[in-house]
Parts: sequence; structure tokens; C-alpha cells
Amino acid sequence: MNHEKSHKAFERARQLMPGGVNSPARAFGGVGGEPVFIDRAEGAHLFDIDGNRYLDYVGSWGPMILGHGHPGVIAAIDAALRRGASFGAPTLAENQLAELIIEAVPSIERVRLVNSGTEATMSAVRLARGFTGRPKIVKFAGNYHGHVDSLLVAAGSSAATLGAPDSPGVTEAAARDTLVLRYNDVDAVQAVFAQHGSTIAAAIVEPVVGNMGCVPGSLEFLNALRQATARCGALLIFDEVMTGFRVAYGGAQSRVGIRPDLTTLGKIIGGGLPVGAYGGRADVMDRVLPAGKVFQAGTLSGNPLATAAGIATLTTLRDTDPYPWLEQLSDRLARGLLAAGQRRGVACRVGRCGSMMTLFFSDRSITNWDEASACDRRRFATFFWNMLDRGVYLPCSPFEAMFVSTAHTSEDIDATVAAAAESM
Ligand code: KE4
Repeated sequence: MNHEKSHKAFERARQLMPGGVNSPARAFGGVGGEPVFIDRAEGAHLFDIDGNRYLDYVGSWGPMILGHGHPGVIAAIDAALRRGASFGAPTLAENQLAELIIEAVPSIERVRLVNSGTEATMSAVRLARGFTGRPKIVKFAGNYHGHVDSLLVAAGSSAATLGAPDSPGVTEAAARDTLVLRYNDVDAVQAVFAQHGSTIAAAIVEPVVGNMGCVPGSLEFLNALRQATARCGALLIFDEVMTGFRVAYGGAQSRVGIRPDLTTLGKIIGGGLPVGAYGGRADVMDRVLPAGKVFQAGTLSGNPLATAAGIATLTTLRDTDPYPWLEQLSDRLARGLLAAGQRRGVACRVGRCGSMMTLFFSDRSITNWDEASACDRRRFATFFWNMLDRGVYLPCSPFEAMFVSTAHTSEDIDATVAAAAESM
């Protein structure tokens, strides 16, 4: 494949923006080489500026569950734009998107719209600390919650470790109150709450992790977290920025039957435009300004274009219920990838929940960051480029999830499996 125009564009981009990108995840750092520049997208396909066509399994890292250029979403954004891009004043569309979210996610009684997943998790953590009057936050190695100082904390070992900053600029003070545990480790949860329970404001967790590759939380682990937080008066925050409306219309919590106290959302609820949200128990959310005293604000929060795209996306998901079909397609893809590995004698596993999944090059199942980080990264990088050359656009890191959309077809899945068999 010819990537000449992308190469030139990337050379220029690196003179303009740090690393040539506006988010490190898209810089191809995990696979080497240079990113391709996308010109346009349609349905399940991306087209780069050199005219190459790809089957897209990134979907903008999750939002594009309806595929690119869904006519209902385009029409909604177009109509909203003609009425005005932004007012900085309340609109009926914010009521409508809030109602859709509250109807879909049982644990959410009140919701606040923001502009990104990071804003959602940052605000949820501040609210938990404001509501409980406690400092400590529990998070899990391999879970990513956006670039919030207190959550950019190095992955600890299985025992609770007082977090160490994971990035220059994050101070010891910002990380000091963050406890990092091993994911899916029930004993670690029980030990840390026994030791620190009275000073823990909240535990924040991806109920199905997308950010160490796709690793579902065990029911035992998630229930242990629910019980431990309830027992000591801490809040449970489900970070469903990726899983919300992805793994089910009601998110991962509707699959496991656990009600967190707060939930963070993003990605799909904006239909590709910038929207995040945090919501949950009314008695907790009513502590947020101006109902309460916990400060949080945003110029473009709930803006007309993003809410229009979100409303169109969620109403389409609610009214068409594509989840059984997405499950069928995704199961077919997962089985096909595993079969391709077996035929080629390549040890691999698939972590999957609904239409989000990851192919791990490993000879054992992946349940936590220690296991995920031990996977064969070099083999992944080779696989990534072989697939790209065959017109299949995968996440450019072994620690991300790939996504199937309603625009993918059975033929697309079979073509992907055939390409994988040649690419491992
Ligand atoms: P944003 O601030 O990127 O909208 O959301 C942060 C976030 C929070 N919580 C979870 C579970 C997330 O997955 C994310 C963002 N996900 C990454 C991809 N794994 C976004 C890609 C990127 O950073 O460019």
C-alpha cells in the first residue's frame, strides 16, 4: 500500500503538534511506523489520503457503533447546526439526552453532561470526595480513566500500593491518595478496604476493561467491590465511557446486575461528537453545583450539535436493538480469529464482551494487567501491519479494544478472518 501522502502529512504534523497527533493513542507508538491520515469514512470503512480503503475496527475508539455517516445522525447534526451551534444556555436537547441516559441506565437518577470521558471521571472522583469527605481513591492496574492527575497513577502490584505518578507533571501529592490494585483480585479488594475503608471516597473501575486490551471483570470481583464499598460508606464508580451503550443498551452494569453509585459515560453518547457524562444516585448528584457545592462547569457542555448526535445515536440503538446481531457478528469474528491462530500454530486468546474485543498473542487467558502486559507485543505489531496492508484497520496497540459496528457485514467478518489467517 502506498502511504506517501500520509508520510508527508505526518512530517508536517510533527512540526505543528507534539508527536504529530492530538492524542497519543493514534500515533502508532505501540506498533511502530507512522499513522495513516484519514480523509473520510463511510459505513464500516475508512479511506486514507492516499486513497487506501480499510475495514474499520477502531470506530474512533468506540463511539461509531452505528458506523460512519449514519444518515439519521447526519440529519440530526445538520438540523441542529441550522438552528445554532452553541448558546451556552439550557436547551430541550439536553433534557432529551439526559432522559435517554436515565431511561437506559437504571442506576442513573440524575446526570450531568460534559465534553469528554476524562471530564466525566475527573468530576465523578471530585464528587465522590465531596460527598464522603474522604481523600482516597481505589483504581485498578490496566484501567484507564482519561488523563486525570489522580488517576494517572502507576500500576501497582497485587497488594495495594500507594500510587506513584505515571506521568511527569503529576505530583506526588496528586497521586498520594490513589491506591492501585490488581484487576479481578477479590482478596486485594477485601484487604484494602479492611485497611483503608474509613478513608476511601470511592473505587473506580472499568467493569469490562478496554484499556489493557478487552478484559471482562468477573462477577465475583465486581460484586466484592460493590459489597466492600457499600460496607464502608465509599462510592462505587463504574467507568462505562467505553462499555456504556456498547456491551448492552444499559451498559455493562445491566449485564452483571450491579448498581454502582456513579457511572461515567462518553463515546457512544456523543455519536462521534464530544460528549461525556457522569450520573448516578440523586442524593449524590444533587451535591453538584448549583444544586450543591461541588464545583464543575463547562462552556460547551451539552452543546446542541453533540446532543443532537447523541440523541440520534441512542434513539437508533433503543429502537432497533442491534445488540443480538452485534453479538452474532462479534462471536463469528472471535471464533474466526482463534481458529486462524490454531491453524497457524500461533498461541492466542480473545477477550470479548459483546462487540468489543481484543486478540491477545498469549498462551493463557488474560484476567489482569500482569498477564496482559506479558503478551507478545512484537507479534502484535507484525500482525497489525500485515492486516493494515490487507485493508483491515485495527487498534494500533495490543492494549486497546477493537469494535464491531452495525455497518459491518458477515462478509466483512469473513474477509477479516481470511486476512488474519495470512497475517499471523
Ligand atoms: P476521553 O477523555 O478520551 O473522551 O475518555 C477517557 C476515557 C475514560 N474512560 C475510559 C474507560 C476510556 O476508555 C477513555 C478513553 N479511551 C481511549 C481509548 N482506549 C481514548 C483514545 C484516546 O485516548 O485517544
